[in-house]
Amino acid sequence: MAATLYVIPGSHPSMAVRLMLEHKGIEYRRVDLMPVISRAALKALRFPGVTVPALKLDGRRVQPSLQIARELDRLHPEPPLFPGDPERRTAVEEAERWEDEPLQEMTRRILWNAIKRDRSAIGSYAEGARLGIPIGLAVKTAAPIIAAEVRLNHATDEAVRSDLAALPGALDRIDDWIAEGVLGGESPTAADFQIAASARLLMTLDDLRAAVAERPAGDFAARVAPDFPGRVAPVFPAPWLEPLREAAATAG
Ligand SMILES: N[C@@H](CCC(=O)N[C@@H](CS)C(=O)NCC(=O)O)C(=O)O
Repeated sequence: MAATLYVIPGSHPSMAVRLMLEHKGIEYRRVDLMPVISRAALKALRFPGVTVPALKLDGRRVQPSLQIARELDRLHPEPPLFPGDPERRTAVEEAERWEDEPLQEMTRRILWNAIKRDRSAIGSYAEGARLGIPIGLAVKTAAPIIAAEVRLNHATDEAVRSDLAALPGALDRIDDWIAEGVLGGESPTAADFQIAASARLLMTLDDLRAAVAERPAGDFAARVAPDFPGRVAPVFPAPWLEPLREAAATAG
């Protein structure tokens, strides 16, 4: 099976698919793309969409990550990414869909807003990536890319403040799924990889690490997605983080 995976460094669904490929033991070539520029590159490569992860598998082009998981299971069934039991599969698919919409999107908005506040952090996400230019140069020329990502992802201050207020509820939901056995089972599912990648990316922000790490969701993310490069120093105004502190105080 000839597989090429196109990713953006720091992209959580890209990390989820990397973990799926590794879990299945499928060898692949990884191509790192610069954010924003990735869109033109994927068009030139004749992918139907403009987002990563984008997988070329035996000449076929597969996107988005939900579709990639299903295609991987079809072509390489063992170990499966979805449970065989229909009821369990429905629960895993519900968790996967929830990640794809609110969690994946809020994580992306939070990250780009944080990087806008500390542009020097962007290089840390490119650790181990081959972008075709030196990382130092990529960082120096990143300002227009960061501005474009903030705009494309609607990562406004208002949206991110409300994402941070919603985060304790999102983490409660992950903890509940872990307690119910929907997530964190013996054989990781597509939902495990997707949700762990999102939670693990949130843990690269100094402002959020403790709020995630101190919960079952944090242990789960660190176990399923152990290596996620990147770090942003504290950047958010204290009042924005108050809901996370309140949630930790209530739990503790
Ligand atoms: N939900 C889709 C979309 C993925 C998505 O939006 N990926 C982002 C990176 S995390 C992207 O490619 N953005 C384009 C850009 O940054 O220019 C999936 O899981 O495949």
